Amino acid sequence: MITLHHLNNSRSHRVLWLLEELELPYEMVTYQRDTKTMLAPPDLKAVHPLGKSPVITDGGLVFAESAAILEYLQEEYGNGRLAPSAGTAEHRRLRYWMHYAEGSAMPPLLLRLVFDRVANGPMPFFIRPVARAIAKGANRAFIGPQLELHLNYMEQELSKSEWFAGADFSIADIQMSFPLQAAQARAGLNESRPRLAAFLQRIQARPAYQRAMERGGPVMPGR
Ligand SMILES: N[C@@H](CCC(=O)N[C@@H](CS)C(=O)NCC(=O)O)C(=O)O
Repeated sequence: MITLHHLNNSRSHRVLWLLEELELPYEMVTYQRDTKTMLAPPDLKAVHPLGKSPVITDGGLVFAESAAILEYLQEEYGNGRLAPSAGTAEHRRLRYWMHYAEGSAMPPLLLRLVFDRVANGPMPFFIRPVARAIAKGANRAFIGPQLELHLNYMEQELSKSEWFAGADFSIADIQMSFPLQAAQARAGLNESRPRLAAFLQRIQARPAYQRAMERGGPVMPGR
């Protein structure tokens, strides 16, 4: 039996969504973030040393990293669904997006989150102007331009095909959902990028996505 160790409001939604897409039997253990630090509770470290989510166990196997989990589940239980055949151009694109989501799209989004907290977190009043100036400088010099670059790139890529890996919905779209939702929440992604906005609407309309939301709670990557 597959067990998903699910953290509320997190990347774990990706795995829950895939389990629902493939209609696999699974168990879910839910963990709640600390409301102040947003960190996972320490008991998640009993499952995997990093104590982050998602993590799954399947028999004696333990898997972390959302992309690795999605690929494992698809290869093991997908029966050819939700990924193009290995060796095709579509499969090479799928592999690219599986890596790009966490390796390239997430870092500037995480920096935006961290610097927003630097500017707005609790601190003595006389420090606040300095903290705000540092955050503004980082946003102007690096984070803002990088976010623009990546959002324009992703928008352009979706002019080539309806889904990230090609004509068909795949695990690459599940993997890409999180940075795009984070960009919507904290980087101003909106209707001015119509292909990305339509992508977000299309995924949210999928019955499996909705079942995952009902079971695991909402994803608000702005926090
Ligand atoms: N690159 C990893 C990131 C895992 C990760 O950072 N997960 C976050 C939730 S979105 C987490 O567990 N945060 C709580 C913590 O770090 O304590 C993946 O894609 O699975």
